[in-house]
Amino acid sequence: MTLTAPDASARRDDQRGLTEAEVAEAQAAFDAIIEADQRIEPRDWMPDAYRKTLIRQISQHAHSEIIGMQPEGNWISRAPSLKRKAILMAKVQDEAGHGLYLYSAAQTLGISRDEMTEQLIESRARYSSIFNYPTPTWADMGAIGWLVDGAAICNQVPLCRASYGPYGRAMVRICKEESFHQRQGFEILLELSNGTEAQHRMAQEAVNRWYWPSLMMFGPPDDESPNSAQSMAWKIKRFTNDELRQRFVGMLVPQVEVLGLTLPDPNLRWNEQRGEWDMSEIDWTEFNEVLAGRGPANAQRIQHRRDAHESGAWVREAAAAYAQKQAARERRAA
Ligand code: FAQ
Repeated sequence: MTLTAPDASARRDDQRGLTEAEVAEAQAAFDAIIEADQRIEPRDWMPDAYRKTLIRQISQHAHSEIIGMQPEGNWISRAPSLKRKAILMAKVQDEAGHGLYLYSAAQTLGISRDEMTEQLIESRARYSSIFNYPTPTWADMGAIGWLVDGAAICNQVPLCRASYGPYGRAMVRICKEESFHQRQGFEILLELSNGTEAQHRMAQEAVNRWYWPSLMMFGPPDDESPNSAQSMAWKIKRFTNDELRQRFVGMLVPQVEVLGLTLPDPNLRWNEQRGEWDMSEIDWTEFNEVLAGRGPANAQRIQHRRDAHESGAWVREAAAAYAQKQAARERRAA
């Protein structure tokens, strides 16, 4: 059974107005769609917890893209050539686009863009831990592209098959762009690594800075991930945090050799018996500190976002005033 409703608030009322038997029928239809690996669409009935989980994950993801523009935006004016500047500018614009697709996908679940923005600037919403680290050198642009976009691809390719239609479809385009981003980062590092001794050192230091935080992007270990089991049962997530982290490390190992650099983990080696990578313990204390808002750049990132929101107020006001004028003109004409 599919219940249709014109907007999200009506959908919620519909849901509340259902009899127990109708809810059971709607739940069975929802379960069958998930079981058959088909897609839930905005008009379909869905359990409240599924809706909430999606709003949480998609809005956090959107915020990450928007905050994620800052560490690289910081380098646009200082990129070493016009070509590098143009490439970096295009990349940062892509991240803005990703944020917009994702905010739109979240809006189909009944939350407004304004609510999500408020949650972010009032520090009530999360965004990826990775964007709370500074970018002191040009090589950090390479490390972000290679490691951060690389981790994003590993995590997001499976999300193209997420059970919620608007999220999965948004991810398809995002992943295509992320794979270009990763290659541009790899190429920056390759050039630096093959450059002067100082450039090589700068590339290695940037990899050393970003490696561990990029592993943290996949989230806490599976036995401390409260959301994974349910999100996998709903086929929002297709792999656990640790499975994706392992896959990511496996992707990096041959690539770092081509780069002529090393990964900063002396204990990293393939364990034939267990069929996975052995590695040093991730510093989960650091991860939790960053999540609690005490990372190296948390305060700066949020302040910057707040300032941008405030200085953009006149644009929102002008757009609203223009829309009102248009509506009044249309009413008069009618
Ligand atoms: N940072 O139970 P789990 C990008 C939170 S986009 C901050 O395992 P879940 C593109 C988690 O939200 C990067 N918080 O949670 C780009 C949960 O919080 P809550 C963003 C984290 O959802 C590149 C709690 O910990 N990507 O990079 C992190 O099942 C370059 C418990 O964790 C996405 O958002 C973290 N690293 O799994 C842009 C991908 N990890 O609300 C610019 C979509 C966990 O329960 C430049 N999201 N938490 O208190 C996901 O795949 C999932 O949400 C996970 C977390 C895997 C991030």
